[in-house]
Amino acid sequence: MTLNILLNGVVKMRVLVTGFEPYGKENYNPSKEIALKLDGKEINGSKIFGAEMPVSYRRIREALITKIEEIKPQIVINLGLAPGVSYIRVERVAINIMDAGPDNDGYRPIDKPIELNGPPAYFATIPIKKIVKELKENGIPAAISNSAGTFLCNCIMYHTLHYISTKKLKAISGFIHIPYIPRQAAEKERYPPPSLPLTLIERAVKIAIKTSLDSWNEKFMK
Ligand code: PCA
Repeated sequence: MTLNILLNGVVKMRVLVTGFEPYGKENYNPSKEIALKLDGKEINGSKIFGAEMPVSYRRIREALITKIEEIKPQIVINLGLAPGVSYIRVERVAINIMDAGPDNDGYRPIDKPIELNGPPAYFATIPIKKIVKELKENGIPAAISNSAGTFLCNCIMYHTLHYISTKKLKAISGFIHIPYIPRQAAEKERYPPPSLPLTLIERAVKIAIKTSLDSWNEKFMK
């Protein structure tokens, strides 16, 4: 692994942020917007790479692993939309199950494992409690979530953590569910669901990245 250590001992890292393409009845997915907005930006000398992911159980693994192998990130943060939530949801766990949909290929699995011989679950390895604390201290509504569901968001989280674990990569990863943006909520019939401005969500993801970078340093540079 090539690591670029600066004179002051701070490691220049690479951060992969993924977001999803629109799916189902949604014609817009803010998670993709955030990933693409952050692409090329730097936080404390570490570079962010943003990537769009397909809402496809069958295509997600290859799309994700190709990016991880190309970028060789120390931090992977996967983002996805959680329709109807009012706050930033930092996920605790990914489970080895596919049971939702249909996805964008029309596939609707029932009780199918993501990895046939994989463990039942993986915990996020980014500092979820610290991230929620930082977000709240910055005035951003946030909480831990104990289930990322059984659709593509859970699936990408599981694939990322499984890959890092089996390849023994010096990397940490986690998943963050984000709400609708106001324009999307305004388009819904009758009572608009909760939403947060895109700029606020972007700030939240930057805070999560910064907190994760600190955590990586503590974990691997001691
Ligand atoms: N949200 C879905 C999949 C894609 C996305 O943005 C989910 O929560 O699983």
